Amino acid sequence: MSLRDVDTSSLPQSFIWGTGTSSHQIEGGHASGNRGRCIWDDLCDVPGAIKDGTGRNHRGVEHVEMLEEDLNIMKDLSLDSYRFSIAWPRVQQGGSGAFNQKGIDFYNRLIDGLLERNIEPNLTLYHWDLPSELQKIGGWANPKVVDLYAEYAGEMSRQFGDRVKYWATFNEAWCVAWLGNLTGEHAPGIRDFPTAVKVAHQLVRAHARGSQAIKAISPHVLVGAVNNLTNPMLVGPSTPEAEADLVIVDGYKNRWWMQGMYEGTYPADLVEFFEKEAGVFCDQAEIGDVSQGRDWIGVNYYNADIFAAGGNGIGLFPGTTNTSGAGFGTERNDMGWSWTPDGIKEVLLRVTKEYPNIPIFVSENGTCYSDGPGPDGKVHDTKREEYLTQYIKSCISAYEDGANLHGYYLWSLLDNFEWAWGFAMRFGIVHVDYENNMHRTPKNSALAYRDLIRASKK
Ligand code: PNW
Repeated sequence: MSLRDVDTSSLPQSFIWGTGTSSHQIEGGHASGNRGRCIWDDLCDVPGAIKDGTGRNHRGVEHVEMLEEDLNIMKDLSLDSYRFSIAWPRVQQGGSGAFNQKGIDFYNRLIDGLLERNIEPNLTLYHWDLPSELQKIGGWANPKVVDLYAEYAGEMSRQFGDRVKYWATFNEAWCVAWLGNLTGEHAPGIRDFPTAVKVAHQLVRAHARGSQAIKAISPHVLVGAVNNLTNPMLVGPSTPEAEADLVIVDGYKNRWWMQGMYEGTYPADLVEFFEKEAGVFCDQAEIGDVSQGRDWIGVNYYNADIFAAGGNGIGLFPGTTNTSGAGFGTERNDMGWSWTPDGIKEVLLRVTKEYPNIPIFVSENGTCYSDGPGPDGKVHDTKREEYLTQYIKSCISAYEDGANLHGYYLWSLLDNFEWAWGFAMRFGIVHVDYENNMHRTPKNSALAYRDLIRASKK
């Protein structure tokens, strides 16, 4: 069965089909006006930090320059919605002080271009490109950065709140805290458990403050957060240690963010765990009012957190004992990620159960395979199509079983800068030829997705 043949008839006509991207992964070009440096520019300077050696001044895929073409591609694909992020240092260079009108105008062109084509904009305020100046004062571990973020959020609301209905405060705070500050794989490349815990606390506070700032100016918009939720999954024998670790991993990945951002409280076991293991006490009284940031829930899902008991004792996180990254099944994408389509259904049903009245969107799902154009000029990305077929079917099945699912955003519209992997990993449904003027070719998966969307409107 192919993606084209997936039966969408149980979904309502209002179901939103989209794609997503993020600023630093695609924008490049400083043409819209002197973007300031961000922490990913800095990480690109560190030898070995980016696996394919991508350097600081990489130009994404020239999305700023090629905006009109990209908008037309979205239109041709019949997308209902497009999820993008704002580069904070493009609209406010050092993350404080004056705003940059040229940068703001770029997003005006993007948003107006979407609306002209009947595509609903879905805006993320922070997808990892923190202005470098703010890292110099401690980055997200410093509460002052939260104050500045709230100012930035308020100004964006003033600029775009008249036209953008869907807002997300953060993309995957989990990655910001743990990959940025614990494993150091992501910018700012810090490896320090206490710092990571402080960041995890300030990000929850920033969600609260940011959503208040957005709503104070644009009370009619819908604000939520995008988190990469997973289903921790134990393969092999169960042991008491392994079961205990599962609870902690579920905490780091899911409960901290969902309970923090959507309820304004923290899971008591994690507060205790962080205090014991990292020596940092996170006071939930400091989170503040989250009631303005719970209009929708964004779920990014790629695969289960798979791990095995009795490993080498190096846990996924300090204080846990099991090996992570165990494989599951036989399919792996180019990054080595397993396919776990049933997991997306499990997560959607769990979130529905825990937050029954809040609409859910799959805000990212997709996979990377590096196929390029064949002799016929077409990109036969059959593995991606198969993957999407299984995952989208699982989402529909979740909906049929009661999940409060309102839409699905395929990651990603374009091949792009895949963070620590550089340009080596291709998640796009539109191929980008990095050697030939960033030429765009919709892959077969894009054409199949387009046909699925069109069929769903009949
Ligand atoms: C997400 N992990 O990142 C991001 O939101 C995207 O910008 C990115 O391109 C996409 O997924 C694919 O990687 C993640 O290690 C990065 O668990 C790493 C992880 C999860 C998500």
